[in-house]
Amino acid sequence: MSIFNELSELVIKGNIAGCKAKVQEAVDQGQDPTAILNEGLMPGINEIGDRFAKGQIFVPNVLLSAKAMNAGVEVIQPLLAGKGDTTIGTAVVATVKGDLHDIGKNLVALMMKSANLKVIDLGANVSGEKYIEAIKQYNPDVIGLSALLTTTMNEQGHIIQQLIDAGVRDQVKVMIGGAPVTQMWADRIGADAFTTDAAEAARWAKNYCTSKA
Ligand code: B1M
Repeated sequence: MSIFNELSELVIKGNIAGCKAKVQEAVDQGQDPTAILNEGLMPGINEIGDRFAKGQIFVPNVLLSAKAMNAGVEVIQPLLAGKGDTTIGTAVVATVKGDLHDIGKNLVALMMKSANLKVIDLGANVSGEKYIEAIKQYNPDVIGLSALLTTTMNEQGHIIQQLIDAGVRDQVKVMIGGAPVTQMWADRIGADAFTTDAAEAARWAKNYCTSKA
């Protein structure tokens, strides 16, 4: 079994300490941190999602697997994050109100940092009011709205409307993402960008900030 398969299995089993140790082992072997994420940790959590959807496992199992994944991500985080010597722009990121899923959002934050953006992470379950406060406080170039539930996707549209009502919509580019989100949805709610993964989100934000400069 390859080390990536072993990592997927440890995420599936929700083995937090094991996952952390195995990621460290992979790093020590010289494995590429992006491959550790994409070929080891991600397939594990995706398999958990499939099993949950089929009713084969329940929320506590999913939670343990999420913790195992997070423990693994923590190990590679310093390797993926940028050196922070130059800042090309500022991003405010969060998962929208009603939604507690934060692994994808954390990856978006991490990849944006590695693209030399200053990132303000507001956390999960974040309301439009909090975004508006953050826009006024940090004057970001972009804001990122993550949503993992078909129900909370609506909150992305609601928040954009709140930004319009508060008169701050034109100050920022609004980026949206999350597993159920599509380009069609982005067009419908008037978001500026939809990206499918964290690396693409970071690329979009970087290109925008660089073109603005
Ligand atoms: Co939840 N959950 N969950 N869950 N969970 C899903 C999303 C689900 C698809 C599982 C399933 O049924 N197959 C399903 C949603 C169904 C739907 O709405 N269509 C679901 C459900 C139903 C629920 C609950 C309602 C379950 C319940 O209580 N009965 C509940 C809701 C709680 C709430 O939020 N209010 C719930 C709870 C949980 C846990 C707390 C147990 C846990 C989250 C822990 C945590 O995040 N700290 C959890 C987990 C782990 C999952 C799955 C298994 C994995 C999500 C994940 O982290 N994936 C998920 C199934 C799945 O997605 N396969 C599932 C890895 C992560 C890296 O991917 O977040 O998609 P993702 O991010 C990607 C891209 O989407 C993108 O970049 C990342 C990749 O680089 N991206 C962006 C994300 N945000 C972006 C923002 C951007 C750009 C790109 O720009 C701003």
